[in-house]
Amino acid sequence: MASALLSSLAAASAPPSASLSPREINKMKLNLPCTSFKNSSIKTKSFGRIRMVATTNVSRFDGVTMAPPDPILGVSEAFRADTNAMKLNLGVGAYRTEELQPYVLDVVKKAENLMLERGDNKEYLPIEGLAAFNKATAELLFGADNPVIKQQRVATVQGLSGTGSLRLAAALIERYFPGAKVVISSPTWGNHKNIFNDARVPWSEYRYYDPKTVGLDFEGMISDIKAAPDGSFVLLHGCAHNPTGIDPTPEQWEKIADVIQEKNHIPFFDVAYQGFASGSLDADAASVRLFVARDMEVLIAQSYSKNLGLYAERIGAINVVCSSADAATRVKSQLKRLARPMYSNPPVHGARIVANVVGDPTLFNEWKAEMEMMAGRIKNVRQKLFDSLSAKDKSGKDWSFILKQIGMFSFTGLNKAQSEHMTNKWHVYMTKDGRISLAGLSLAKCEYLADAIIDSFHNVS
Ligand code: PGU
Repeated sequence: MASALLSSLAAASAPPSASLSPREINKMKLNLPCTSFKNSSIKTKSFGRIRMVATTNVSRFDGVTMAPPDPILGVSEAFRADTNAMKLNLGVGAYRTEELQPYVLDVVKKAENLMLERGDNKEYLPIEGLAAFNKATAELLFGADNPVIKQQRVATVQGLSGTGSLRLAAALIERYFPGAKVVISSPTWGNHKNIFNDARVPWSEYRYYDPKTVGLDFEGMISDIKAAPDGSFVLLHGCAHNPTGIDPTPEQWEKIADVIQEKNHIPFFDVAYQGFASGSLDADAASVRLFVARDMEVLIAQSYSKNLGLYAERIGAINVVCSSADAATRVKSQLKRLARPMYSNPPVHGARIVANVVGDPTLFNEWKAEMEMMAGRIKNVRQKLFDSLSAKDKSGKDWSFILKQIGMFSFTGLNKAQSEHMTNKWHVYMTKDGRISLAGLSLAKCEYLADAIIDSFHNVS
């Protein structure tokens, strides 16, 4: 039992500590202004005229329950704890070399050297971020000649990578569109729901993935977007849909834009893989540009985690395309107002890297070549995995859906129990929705992975 002691040093009227039950002690603690109680530590606190001494091993944080591990980042933690030599981390979407090592792009190293040579300082950035970055990131997304840039109709604010940029947009929605709903694809990147939940923005799902065809449920998607209340925000993955790797065709994008326009919805793009899906920055931005060309107001969150490998630098942006320059100025001012009490101003390092790479024609071309190399390696392992599965699996199952998917991931169709079997028996770490990151796979490990998938698929129900 807690050997709690609360006594008054000054007031003779204080009850003797021995007569207090633990419940009463807790009640008293809750009434104290700001005293820290933890593990038998002794703290004193001035309490009006009364000076209290408290010793207890009951924490004020006892009401805080244990949070579950993160479904994606928690997989890496479990991977690190596994000592098996065959272990493979296909959980997080992070690019690895053929030797399964993390990769820092050459252009990033060159940009960092430039920064050192220049002796760039570490002063605070403005709330909206580095001007050269904001210019470069909008031009990369829309194309430098896009009229929305020339007409200054885009509010661009540097964000804490893709996640932070989405979170800022969610805060804007919560403040200026109270009650408006965000509709998100089913399935989607696991953190989308957390972001909108924490920002107190209501959300619901639209159909996206059809397990029967292991493809896009286009009819379901269209009818669910149509059924959403007018003026909803429709969250769309710009390219390389996570987790399915299934993107609409250009014709389907046109139809999606038609419905969104009819319903007066607001498209909200998450662009986390520009250049990483096809290897081309322009091709991967085509969906966003199609909506912008229709003169729609659009929100777009960007991330440089994957395409420049700047995962830990937390560099990205939120762009809000408005129908007038005046509206864009006002929106930007409010995004800054939201950012200020959240994190004050963004980090400078990644912003300078992006600005240096995009702003220097030689580095820009080198970046494109490195991106093609990374996208190419992923395409090669995708092909090899398909070949290995097709050769080894004698059941006649068609694995060609793997080749139709695009980007870092393959959605294998393995269910939760089968995915758990992949980890428990084969030491293949992956998310429980059946997603594997091909960016964490090498050609040398494809056969092993194919054995694991075939075993899990056929022998676990
Ligand atoms: N949006 C999508 C669609 C993503 O896949 C990711 C990253 C992000 C945004 C956010 O990335 P930032 O690093 O904040 O720019 N998804 C990866 C990375 C791990 C994670 O969940 O954050 C993934 O494995 O799904």
